[in-house]
Amino acid sequence: MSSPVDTVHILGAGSIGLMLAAHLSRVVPVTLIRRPGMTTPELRFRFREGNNETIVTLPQQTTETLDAAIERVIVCTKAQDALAAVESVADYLTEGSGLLLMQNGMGSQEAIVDRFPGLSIHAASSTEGAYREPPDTVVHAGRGITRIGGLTGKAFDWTALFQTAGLDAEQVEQIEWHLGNKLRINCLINPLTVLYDCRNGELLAIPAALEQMRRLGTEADAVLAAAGFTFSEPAFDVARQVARATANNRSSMLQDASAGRALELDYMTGYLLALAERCGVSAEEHRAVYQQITKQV
Ligand code: NAD
Ligand code: KPL
Repeated sequence: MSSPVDTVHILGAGSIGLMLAAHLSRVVPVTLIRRPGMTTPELRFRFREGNNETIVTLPQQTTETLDAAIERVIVCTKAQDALAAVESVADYLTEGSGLLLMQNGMGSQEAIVDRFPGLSIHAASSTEGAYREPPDTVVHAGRGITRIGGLTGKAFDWTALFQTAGLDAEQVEQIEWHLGNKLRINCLINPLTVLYDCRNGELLAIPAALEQMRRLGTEADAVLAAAGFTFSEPAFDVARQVARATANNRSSMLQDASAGRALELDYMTGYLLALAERCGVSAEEHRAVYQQITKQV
């Protein structure tokens, strides 16, 4: 296990990366790793949580300026950028390096484990909420819990680090189960919010959307059961509870679609479709949603 004074690197200085950096930098040294081309040695941003606003200043480096092995790194890019981002720092990772993957969806974690089997890799499933407000503010919008579990390699106590920084975190045995549970929720809510251009809670009041969510749920239950996942409640019930609890949210996919950014669709619906194919289970409703969204955005 690392000593508490080891620097934590944050790869991907977006919403979740800077939110974590703001909290963790209160208890450990934190360095941001940015894309090549960034020139300033420090990043200064406003960090807001409720009525409390602070100015955070953190050192930042790129693959052009890194000069020592990376001990601990939290990967905070979108799922589609995660493997390339880790590959970009591969020269600075050693057998002792610990990675924590914060990506939503599934598939990006497997790709990184396959490519770097010798590292210590953990994954997280987080219900924290963070967003950026131009020009320079990061908002910790909603407190949640981050569940963390090992995928490969030696144990790293990421949970204790999060807790020391005042974040709610839990060590779990089967992080794959938690990722699968979040996957089914994301597959039932996120694409529909794009197709119906609505907030999460509004899906419950649109009869056609709710009926589609029910069909997506039935398919997701069949696919995930065939893939070996066991859940006590059907996906439709869980997704409705989450849509109710996050009624005022614009889902991350709707936010990305509205801003013209790449979607994490391949790591949500796309992953479920790949699983369906592998298990020989039909998922026509998810396929139709996937095709509609890729045509639309
Ligand atoms: P974001 O787009 O705000 O941030 C991603 C950052 O990664 C961007 O700044 C981008 O420039 C950077 N990046 C991409 N490739 C890079 C590379 N090669 N090197 C360095 N930086 C690179 O995204 P986000 O909202 O912070 O989400 C990140 C991940 O966390 C997603 O998978 C998301 O689903 C998950 N997540 C987000 C939240 C949230 O509240 N924002 C909550 C839970 C999980
Ligand atoms: O994870 C989410 C997302 O937007 O990506 C949900 C749970 C749907 C909350 O908005």
